[in-house]
Amino acid sequence: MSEEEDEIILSELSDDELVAQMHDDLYDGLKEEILEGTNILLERGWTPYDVLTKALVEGMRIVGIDFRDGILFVPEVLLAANAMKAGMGILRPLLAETGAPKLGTMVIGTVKGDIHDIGKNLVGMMMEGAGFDVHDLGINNDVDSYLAGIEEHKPDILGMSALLTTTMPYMKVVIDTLVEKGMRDDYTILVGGAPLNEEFGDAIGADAYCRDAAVAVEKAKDFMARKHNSMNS
Ligand code: B1M
Repeated sequence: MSEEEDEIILSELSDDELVAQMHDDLYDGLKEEILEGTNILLERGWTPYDVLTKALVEGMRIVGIDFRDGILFVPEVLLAANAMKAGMGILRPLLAETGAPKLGTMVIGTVKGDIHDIGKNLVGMMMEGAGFDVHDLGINNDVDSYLAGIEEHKPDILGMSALLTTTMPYMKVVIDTLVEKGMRDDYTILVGGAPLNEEFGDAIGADAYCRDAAVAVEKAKDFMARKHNSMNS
């Protein structure tokens, strides 16, 4: 077969084939193909949320398995992450475009020592889409950085993300500092990241552990509703 015959035309694939191809392309870190695939699915009437979860997040889940098993290494995973971010860049404004009424403000950041930001970015995007103003502090945040973010943006909700078992305990350092300063009860604190669980969230004194971005939105809405109810009663 000639090279030309081997070439895959993404727009000619069925939806299922295209999604499977996007998982492969994400695995191979092919940013241009991910951009193209994302646009094709949107043109076919897919919701931004479905493109995000079924094509991109699922693709990254597969990358994560092979990273864990030593089949993929950091440089390859970085390429996959860049391709994923490119796709998320297209979806971000669409997810934020829901016209939902403003529900509250969130400051979010990945904790000190940790540079993983895809999950945090996704939570930020979904929170924006649900009607929250989101201020993203980025990665590798120490206590002072969180305090400065809180001071500047006066959020209702503080979100922290950690992807490493070695960095997740830092969330407790941040919460303990807020307790020491008498500021803990001024904010709802939501935490998330692959190595966390509900027990950990309880143990460090967070208001809730969020398994994924959808749960983060749910919890944030719940807490805002409770806050308004208590202010009105
Ligand atoms: Co990293 N890495 N990584 N990595 N990496 C993991 C986390 C790992 C589990 C892979 C593995 O071995 N199986 C492992 C951690 C093991 C452990 O601690 N037990 C690991 C390791 C070891 C490392 C390095 C140490 C590798 C090395 O250098 N030898 C190194 C650490 C660097 C550092 O941070 N200091 C490292 C580096 C990297 C890359 C730079 C290559 C890249 C990050 C690129 C980037 O983020 N810009 C990377 C990636 C991509 C991963 C995996 C493959 C994928 C993470 C991801 O983006 N998932 C990851 C494997 C895995 O998680 N299974 C892995 C997709 C994302 C949508 O999911 O982040 O879980 P997730 O977010 C979800 C939920 O967790 C939740 O909602 C999100 C959306 O649904 N959530 C929140 C997350 N944050 C939240 C905050 C909230 C609420 C919900 O606040 C309210």
